[in-house]
Amino acid sequence: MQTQRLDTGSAPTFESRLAVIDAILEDKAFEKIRGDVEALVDTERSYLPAHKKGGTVAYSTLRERAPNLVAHYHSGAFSRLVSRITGIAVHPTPLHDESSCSVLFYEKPGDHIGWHYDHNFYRGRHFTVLIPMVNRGPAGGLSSARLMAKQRGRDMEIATPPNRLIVFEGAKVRHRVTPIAEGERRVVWSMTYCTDPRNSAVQGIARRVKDTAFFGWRSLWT
Ligand SMILES: O=C(O)CCC(=O)C(=O)O
Ligand SMILES: [Fe+2]
Repeated sequence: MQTQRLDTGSAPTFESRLAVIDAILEDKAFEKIRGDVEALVDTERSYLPAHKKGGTVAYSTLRERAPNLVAHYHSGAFSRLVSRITGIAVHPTPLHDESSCSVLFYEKPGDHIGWHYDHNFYRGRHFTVLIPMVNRGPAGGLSSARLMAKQRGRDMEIATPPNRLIVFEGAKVRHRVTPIAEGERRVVWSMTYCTDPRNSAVQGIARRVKDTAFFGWRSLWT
């Protein structure tokens, strides 16, 4: 696995509970993952026409059809990097949590995610890690979909070009993605890490309800 960049360089500050690192994966590793994601999207389309409208490919599907993504998610290099950035030891979230490792795609004009916090169903802290795979406007630049985060009461825009790593504490940082426009496409690899993967029974039930909404009915997308 070519993830050398993950182990080198100094970590950015995580004071605002959000950090970015550009060109996180070696070009070859990035291209391989992007190829896997595109292949997956084609497969998903032929199986599920509804996915033409954008949506989420869940962890259980990635485990079957994109094992390379899941291997990166589980690699010590990824966990160490996120631990270094956040300043606390983190681990991948459990297999039964569909948001652990997923791919989100924004392809239909208007696809967006409204203001929200990422729920933390675990005992310790919980972090969201994004690596955009595709982000294209009609003229070749970035799409008009913007990741926005509330920082000290102000709306901050976080650019999401391909191969940028974005790590944030989603349960504490309110965020949203503004709508994508006609002819644009944005595909984001999303992962979660936590400090303590144990959860209480009540938290477990809440997580399952949320998975149904996010992965079954796409309620956050409307
Ligand atoms: O698509 C994005 O940039 C963010 C998606 C999101 O809110 C998440 O994965 O928690
Ligand atoms: Fe989120």
